[in-house]
Amino acid sequence: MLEKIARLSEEVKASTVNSLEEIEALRIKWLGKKGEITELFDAFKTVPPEQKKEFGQQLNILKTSALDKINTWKQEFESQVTDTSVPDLSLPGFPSVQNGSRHPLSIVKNQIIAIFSRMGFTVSEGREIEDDWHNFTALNTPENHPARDMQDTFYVNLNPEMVLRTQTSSVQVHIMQSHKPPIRTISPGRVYRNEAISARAHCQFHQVEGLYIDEKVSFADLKQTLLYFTREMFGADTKIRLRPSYFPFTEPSAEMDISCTICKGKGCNVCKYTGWVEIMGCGMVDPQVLINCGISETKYKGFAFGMGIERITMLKYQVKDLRLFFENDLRFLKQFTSA
Ligand code: 2U9
Repeated sequence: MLEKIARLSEEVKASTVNSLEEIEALRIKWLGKKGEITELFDAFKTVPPEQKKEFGQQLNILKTSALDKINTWKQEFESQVTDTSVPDLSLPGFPSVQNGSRHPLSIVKNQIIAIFSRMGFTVSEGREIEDDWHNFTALNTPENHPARDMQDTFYVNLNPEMVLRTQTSSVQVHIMQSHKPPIRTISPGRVYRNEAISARAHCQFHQVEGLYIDEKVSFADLKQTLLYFTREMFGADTKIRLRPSYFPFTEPSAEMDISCTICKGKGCNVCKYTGWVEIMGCGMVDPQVLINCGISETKYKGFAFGMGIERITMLKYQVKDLRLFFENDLRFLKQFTSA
């Protein structure tokens, strides 16, 4: 019996565990109802009285060392489990989760929408793959018209009647076909041109085009609407000027310049020392376009305008290279914030 006590003492000393389950297994093996140490206590009853003192002492040492070992292991494991299962809420957040920000073109698009909304313009959006008639013919640019060269685009191989839209006015052609005037709407969106990519041009860009059709719409209304837009967008002291121009869908047509927001008209690189920068085209809707879209050209008149969102954003934020808008370089994008 002394031998068994010595063997079990060695076993208790040398044992190691890796889990709570292993601790419980050893507790049962040593101290359970039929455990080896428990059984030694049963056998102790049959030990002759003169040996009881020595056996009793050894047995109690063995039992205490087994209990100590089990309790120490339990404490160690339970404190580890507590550490991992209860998160420390006072620690800083996970550092790789960053807040995103709106793209500068979206920020400016939303500003343009907000300004025209205040003047009662609705927002209309449409398809990017458009039929030839809505993109070109309805807007006075029939097949073989030389003005098609100004807006060369991408055609769909399977159906040459379908094109990537070159201007969002195609959306407004749909609106004119399906709505009676008064019509007062702007169309923001992506458009496509067949151009080589450079610092000044891209095969895709973004536009906002505007259209106002009613019984007594005049060129003065156009001018005042664009002046309000300019002052809201670039500041109350910004001036505008209109220069005669040509577009197939407006007559008369004009290009609109604003006084240079960088040098306040004194002359700098941005305005090429003229004091003025071009920001959009505009004009009175050609009566033939009204006829093409089923609107009476005698009862109604309209004005229209179009601007590139990239150009407005470059002027507003002094962005020097168009390619920055499409490269998705976070060092550029995270400089812009908006609500
Ligand atoms: C309808 C009829 C006419 C929209 C207009 C412009 C002038 C214009 C360019 C500005 C820079 C396109 O992004 S850009 O390359 N646009 O100069 N756009 S008038 O005229 C319309 C619109 C709709 C039914």
